[in-house]
Amino acid sequence: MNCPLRVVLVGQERVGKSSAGNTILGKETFDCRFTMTPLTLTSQEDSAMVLGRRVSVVDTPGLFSSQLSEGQVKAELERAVELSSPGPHVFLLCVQLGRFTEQERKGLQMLEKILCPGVLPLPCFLCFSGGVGSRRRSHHRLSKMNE
Ligand SMILES: Nc1nc2c(ncn2[C@@H]2O[C@H](COP(=O)(O)OP(=O)(O)OP(=O)(O)O)[C@@H](O)[C@H]2O)c(=O)[nH]1
Ligand SMILES: [Mg+2]
Repeated sequence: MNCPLRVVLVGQERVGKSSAGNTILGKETFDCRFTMTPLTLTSQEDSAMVLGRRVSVVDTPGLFSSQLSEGQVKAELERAVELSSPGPHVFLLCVQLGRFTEQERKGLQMLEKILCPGVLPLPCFLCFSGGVGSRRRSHHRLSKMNE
């Protein structure tokens, strides 16, 4: 198949969106260092050949961002759709394992409201990450940072 598969990563802050994007592309395109504050504040696109097919991935800032206003998040999501021109095949909702909370549900509603008001439900897949808390080494680094 020649048509590139277009994926847009969405989810809350710090849940592993950029890491998931790097895993899909097989390269370290998106910044995903271990920090206390959100790293991705603008939408960014990159692509790679994956199993013989070009895959385009767009990374986005977290929904309900602690750094961006609702309007800024909306603008970045709209830009993400533009970067995924002529339109994404799928939104990959990244969720930290065991944490599909009310916030995640509201995030999905927010996405539908922003991106396709009154239209069909978004084609959306869940991607579970272990999250920061499950990394023993990260815990160690965090306690070092706090010292
Ligand atoms: N153990 C574990 N750690 C992960 C996983 N995915 C991401 N991480 C770690 O979690 C932290 C956050 O990952 P990011 O990929 O930057 O998350 P993000 O959602 O892009 O974060 P922001 O862009 O800052 O909102 C990083 O330190 C990652 O190394 C995972 O599946 N398992
Ligand atoms: Mg990120």
